[in-house]
Amino acid sequence: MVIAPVLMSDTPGRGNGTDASVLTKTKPKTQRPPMYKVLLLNDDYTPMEFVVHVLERFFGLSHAQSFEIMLTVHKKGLAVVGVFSFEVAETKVAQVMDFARRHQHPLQCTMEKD
Ligand code: TYC
Repeated sequence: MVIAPVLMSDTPGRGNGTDASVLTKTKPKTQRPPMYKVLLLNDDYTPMEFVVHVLERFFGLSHAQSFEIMLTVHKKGLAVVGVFSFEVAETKVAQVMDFARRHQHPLQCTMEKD
């Protein structure tokens, strides 16, 4: 006499190997912090050399990069100087505004969400 093995994983009424359960995929959410553009605005009075100095001093840019960005602001009215976290952007804006005010230049620096 032959005894057939009972497969415990077989669901009665379904074909072998089927699974009626719904697989819910939970997508791992990688959280990126919101970033902020720091913008430099043109004006008619701030000396070009002062703006170049500001870019070198507070944004760690080379003289050539700083001169290029200064010229872009001068010609187009504004330029993005860099993109930073909220706190870093806020600090850079405050540093530039304070430095310009102390030197009595009307240079404006602002930030906006990227
Ligand atoms: N327009 C200024 C000038 O002719 C130079 C300047 C450039 C000022 C960039 C501000 O963000 C600025 N002296």
